[in-house]
Amino acid sequence: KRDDDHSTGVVVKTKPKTRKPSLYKVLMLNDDYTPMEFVVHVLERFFSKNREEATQIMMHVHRRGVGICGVFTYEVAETKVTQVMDFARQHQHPLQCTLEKE
Ligand code: TYC
Repeated sequence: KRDDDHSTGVVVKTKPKTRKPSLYKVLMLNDDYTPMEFVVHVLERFFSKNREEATQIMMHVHRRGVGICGVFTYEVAETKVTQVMDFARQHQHPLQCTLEKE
C-alpha cells in the first residue's frame, strides 16, 4: 500500500514511477505514381481501416500531400513504416511512409 505512515504520524509520499509512452504519428506521403487503390489497400491491410476511412485518408493525402495513418508507440510505428515500405517496394510503387513524434 502507498503512503503508509508507519504509525509515526509521518506521511511519506511515494512517487508513481510509470510514464506514458511517447506516441508517434505514421504519415503517408503523396506521389504521382502509386495507384489510389493500392494506397487504400495499404490502409486497410496495415492500419485496420475500413474501405470508407481508408478512401478518406487516401484522398486527403492525394489533395494535401501528407496524412496520418495512425498514432502508435515507437516500436509499433516503426514496424508499420517498415511493413508499408517493404510492401510498396515489392509492388514497385514509390509510396513513402514515415513517422513523426507527436
Ligand atoms: N497521387 C496518387 C495518384 O494520383 C494517389 C496517391 C494517394 C498516392 C496517396 C500516394 O500516399 C498516396 N495516383
